[in-house]
Amino acid sequence: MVEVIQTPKRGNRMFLAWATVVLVVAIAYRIYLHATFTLIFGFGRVIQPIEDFPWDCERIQHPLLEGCEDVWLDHSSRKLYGACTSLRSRTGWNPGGSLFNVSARSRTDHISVLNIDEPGPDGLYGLHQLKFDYPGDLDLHGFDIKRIGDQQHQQRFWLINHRPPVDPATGEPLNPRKVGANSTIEIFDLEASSSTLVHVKTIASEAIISPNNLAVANDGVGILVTNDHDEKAGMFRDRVIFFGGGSLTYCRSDTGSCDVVATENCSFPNGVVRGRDGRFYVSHSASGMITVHEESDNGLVEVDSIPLNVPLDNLSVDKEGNIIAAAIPHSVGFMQAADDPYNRVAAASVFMVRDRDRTDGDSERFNYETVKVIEDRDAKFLPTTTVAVHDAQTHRLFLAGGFSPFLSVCQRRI
Ligand SMILES: *[C@@H]1O[C@H](CO)[C@@H](O)[C@H](O)[C@H]1NC(C)=O
Ligand SMILES: *[C@@H]1O[C@H](CO)[C@@H](O)[C@H](O)[C@H]1NC(C)=O
Ligand SMILES: *[C@@H]1O[C@H](CO)[C@@H](O)[C@H](O)[C@H]1NC(C)=O
Ligand SMILES: CC(=O)N[C@H]1CO[C@H](CO)[C@@H](O)[C@@H]1O
Repeated sequence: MVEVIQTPKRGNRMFLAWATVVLVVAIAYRIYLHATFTLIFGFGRVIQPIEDFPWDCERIQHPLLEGCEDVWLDHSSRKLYGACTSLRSRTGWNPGGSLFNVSARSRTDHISVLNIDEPGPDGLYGLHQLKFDYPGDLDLHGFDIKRIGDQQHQQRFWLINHRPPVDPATGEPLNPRKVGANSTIEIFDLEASSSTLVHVKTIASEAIISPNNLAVANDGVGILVTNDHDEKAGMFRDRVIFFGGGSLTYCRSDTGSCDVVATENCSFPNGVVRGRDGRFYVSHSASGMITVHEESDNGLVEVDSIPLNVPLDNLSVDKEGNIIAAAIPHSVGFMQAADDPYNRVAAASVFMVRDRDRTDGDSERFNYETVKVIEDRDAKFLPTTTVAVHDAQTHRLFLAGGFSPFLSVCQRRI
């Protein structure tokens, strides 16, 4: 008897518990996740074929151009610099993607250089790599370059380095899946006549949590760093992709001190550049936003935001001051290409953000407009693009990808 009465009661309770769970999940989905899912999976997004755009593109393939996560165009010396690695390394040791296989590191990370106005008979633009005067290996990611010195003959490089963690007391390797990478900023100088980067200093700090990219302030001292995650390691660190998070850290090259300066509105902050207006532009992969920050007496303040409504990658600035943003229009394809980079290429798109003519003086925000520059739905010519730079002088685009075995060069048709 007792059993017979209790069973339906337990059944009711189970049903109620499940109904509550379903309801909570549904509400959470409506409130928090619907917009995120729409953004990330691109429901309803129209991806255009490359034939819709006025560019002629070609791919340049070479082992030195594999896995170039970040590239930087020196408009005056007409050189393109890339922070590249081997794809085996990128798909094994990549703390920003929560990949922590230390033994997959190729220890071949390097800076590649192309002379963009001299394609040469082989079409490789005089491709070569810089040497490093540095004890040990580098595990590169984002970087920035600035001319320094009275004659501006010297170039200073700020490179993110994802070192495998070691016990500071004993030097024994630690498990990166538990403690994460020991990410630092390495400063190097390059003389105009030299092809060797000379190490200047290392910046290590607790506030450099999960650095992805960095940009140096106009003073050549301040550095703004994007942390794409809130923790270095741990089972739940990738929740930022759906729930937002991450932060911005400000470091000083002279003292080596670093502080977290922003967490609000952060949603997997990825690329960061210093605009020609001296402001910092930060792309947030999980919200499809670019936020604009200005240094003030109160520290770094967010002064504007630009919605692009597509998962964003890295940023660059062209000579005219336009911001160039690489985007991921098809994230499932992107993940497949990242898994199998030699055989798959994902759709790519590039946007340009420029100043809007400020007519309505009372609006402090929304001072920018965006245009889609190129898109390659069928992955015919572009790489699985994570960064694009625009050479305004010759109307060319250079596109590279952290998970791509090649680079693409596109020439605008006149
Ligand atoms: C780590 O990388 C090495 C070298 O590429 C590979 O042999 C090994 O299977 C990888 N381990 C895991 C857990 O993926
Ligand atoms: C990280 O690197 C810095 C700079 O070399 C070093 O002082 C520190 O001990 C390292 N920490 C870990 C956990 O590897
Ligand atoms: C976050 O974004 C909102 C909406 O754009 C803005 O009103 C707010 O000021 C931002 N927060 C900070 C700290 O700038
Ligand atoms: C240097 C840099 O910011 N690289 C990022 C570009 O975008 C890809 C895809 O989101 C990231 O994985 C890189 O870390």
